[in-house]
Amino acid sequence: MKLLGPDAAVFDAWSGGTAVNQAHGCVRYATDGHWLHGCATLDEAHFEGGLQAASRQAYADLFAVLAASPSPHLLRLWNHFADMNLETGGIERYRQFNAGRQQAFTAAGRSAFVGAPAACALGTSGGPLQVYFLAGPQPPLAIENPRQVSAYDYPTRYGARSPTFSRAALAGVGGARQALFISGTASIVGHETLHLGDVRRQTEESLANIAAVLDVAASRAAAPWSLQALTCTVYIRHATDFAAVREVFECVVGVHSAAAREAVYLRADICRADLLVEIEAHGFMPNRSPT
Ligand code: 3EB
Repeated sequence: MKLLGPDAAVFDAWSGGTAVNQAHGCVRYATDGHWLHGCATLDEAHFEGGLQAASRQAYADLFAVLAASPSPHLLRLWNHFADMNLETGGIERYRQFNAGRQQAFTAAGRSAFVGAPAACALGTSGGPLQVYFLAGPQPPLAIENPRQVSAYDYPTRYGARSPTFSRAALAGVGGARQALFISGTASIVGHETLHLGDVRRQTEESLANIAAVLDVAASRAAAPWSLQALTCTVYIRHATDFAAVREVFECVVGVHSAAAREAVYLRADICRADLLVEIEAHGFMPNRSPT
């Protein structure tokens, strides 16, 4: 994905850092015995059965790695593949991906519904299917958004098999600290896309959804999660919308906030053709015990 901003150097933790030192099937991964992160990579060109079958296999390999490890619980997934909104054989490729992903969860005996990990799904401008993942020894607390129908309960008009993800995952990270991973969040209220063609209002609505998820997280953790302290990645369908999206984003989070300073903006396709922007976020907080 093309980096739209910031102008300063951005560190890519996946490709720029930690040695990935183990492999199984199409998965390459690294673990310290507590956290496990890696990536399942499948090139559809070398794979029979198209994107649905490739997605199912990528997840099957990933689940096999987790099942054999002391860190079997998925916290967060980042799904990337090309031509996301293209229809082949009468079915949009994002929907083909959803079918394969959901089948793999069920085949592995994992819930494809309540308790699913946090995730995002973005369209790249080329390259293979890549499923990056982060897993740990304890299951995270899955969080839903009261403003949105859970994605795993979307009606079938968005595809025969619904997407498999929760709106956020709250996980203890040791030292009385918690991490919150907020899934890709878009201008969807209920199950419907709002503000067709209006990238500014879609950005505002996405941030209103993130604020709603933060409210739920705060009530579960008794910790003061704030939008201003989150690190966000902002995915923009049209590079020409970058300035408008950044202006709205910085206005809402505060121009001088950590969130404004740390946000990364990338060009990507979004999983519904009518969505122009999607925002994901994560942050760390002290884990105050619930009152
Ligand atoms: C949505 O809310 C927007 O398929 O893993 C956001 C986060 C979206 C994750 C996924 C899709 C996914 O439905 C799209």
